[in-house]
Amino acid sequence: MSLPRLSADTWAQRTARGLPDTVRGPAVDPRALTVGQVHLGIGAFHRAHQAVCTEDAAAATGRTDWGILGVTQRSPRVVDQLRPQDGLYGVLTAGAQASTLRVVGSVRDVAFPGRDTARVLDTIAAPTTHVVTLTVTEKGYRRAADGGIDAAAPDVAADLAAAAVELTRDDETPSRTAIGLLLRGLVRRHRTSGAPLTVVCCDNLTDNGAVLAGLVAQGLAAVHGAQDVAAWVAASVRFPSTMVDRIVPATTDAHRAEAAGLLGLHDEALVVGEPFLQWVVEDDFAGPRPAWERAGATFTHDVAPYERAKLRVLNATHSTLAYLGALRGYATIAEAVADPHLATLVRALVDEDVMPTLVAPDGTDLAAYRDEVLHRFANPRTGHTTVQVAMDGSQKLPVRLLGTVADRLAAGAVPHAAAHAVAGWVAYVRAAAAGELVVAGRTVALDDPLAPRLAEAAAGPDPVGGLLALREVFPEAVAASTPFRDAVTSALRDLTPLPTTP
Ligand code: CS2
Repeated sequence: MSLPRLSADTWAQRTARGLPDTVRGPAVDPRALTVGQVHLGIGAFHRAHQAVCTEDAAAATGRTDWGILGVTQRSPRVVDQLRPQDGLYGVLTAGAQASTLRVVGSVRDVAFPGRDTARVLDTIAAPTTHVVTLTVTEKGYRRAADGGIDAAAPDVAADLAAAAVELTRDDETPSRTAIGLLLRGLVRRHRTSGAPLTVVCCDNLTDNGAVLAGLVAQGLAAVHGAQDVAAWVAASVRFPSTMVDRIVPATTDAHRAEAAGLLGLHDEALVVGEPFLQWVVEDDFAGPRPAWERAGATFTHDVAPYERAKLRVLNATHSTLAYLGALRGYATIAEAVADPHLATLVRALVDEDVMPTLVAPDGTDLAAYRDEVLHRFANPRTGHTTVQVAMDGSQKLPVRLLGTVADRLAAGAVPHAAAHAVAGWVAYVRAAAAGELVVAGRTVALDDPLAPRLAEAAAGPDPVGGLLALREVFPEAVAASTPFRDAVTSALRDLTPLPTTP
């Protein structure tokens, strides 16, 4: 029998029948909420992380002005999932033993710029909006090989042209990139209310706030006549750095069936998360913000040690397990970390290569942090796939692994475990690009914004040299190191036989 779909009405009927202990509803009345936060990139991660914290903060303080307008740049699918549900969706928390379900109501509206650019720009500009958060993934920032904004890319250039029009009048051309949408929203805000704003980057980038501030400044510098906007941004817009952490796998039919069993309703917008959730936020806001500290977030003046530890311990071992695990045929991260050979390797990566590059964040025991991370990976109920974590390696490797490599080389050490991890990526790229990577019975394609160039570089007789030559991925100091190149080549030889040179 098909279940009714989750919506404000069906949820009210459901609660009237009484809820089991494993199910809870929104912490605030969604109908009472007005929008105070715009989120760019409303994928599963935002819904399982910041949207939950914003709702808890509103509930803890009795505020009704922290509803969220969620924006999806990629496709209208999320709009079609959430709108018919009045913005309500479930977060299935997959504990090692049992799951719980929480219905979240903080997302008050969803927009797809292909259809709703005007509304998004108006909402970014509205003086009642105080915070813009972003989770647009590493590749969403559109950085070129030099780390600056890729203003020459046609879609970025189109958004910059629209930002130029926006200087004098409303421009409703559908935005093509998230970064372009943000720039246009800032221009409209400057031209209309001029109210201060805080833009909070929640992606896995080193110094994410400073990086985003730099991209915005460069974008505005490329817009003829935008000097006043740039000066206003420098004076009135803040870009705090943050470290965000929660493992959020892609939602599967099994998750949907489990949630339907708990909820008694069908939820097209369901997301899944592990029990763990952490958010460390730089205390640098231009105006009001949700009281996220009441929802478990840590506010600090220096996010860098937290961010670096998370990227270099959690994300680095995650990616390593993804590449090497997929090559060994493991479908999930939990299976990969259960392999003694891979578990030993990622421990060595942390202990020998990463630890010497870290300063422990306040009150953090890094060895305990490492153990906790590996324990989280081992939760079989998360169902996070190796192939999901493996995607976009060209964007992830520099932040997760190559900073460690560069630091160790600068200290005169050869990071052998990190070289092994990089070799795993090389082997993965080569096998996936050649159509030879089969995981759990399915052939896996290379999913990466640089896929054609990676495939070409990896196909030749010297895949390590070919890939190391890509400056978008490997910094000069890493690529130029002969001991590192030799270590990667040797690790790759142990992984798979190299093609023989004629
Ligand atoms: C993962 C991250 O997909 C990936 O690349 O490493 O999304 C990871 O699950 C999160 O950063 C955990 O906070």
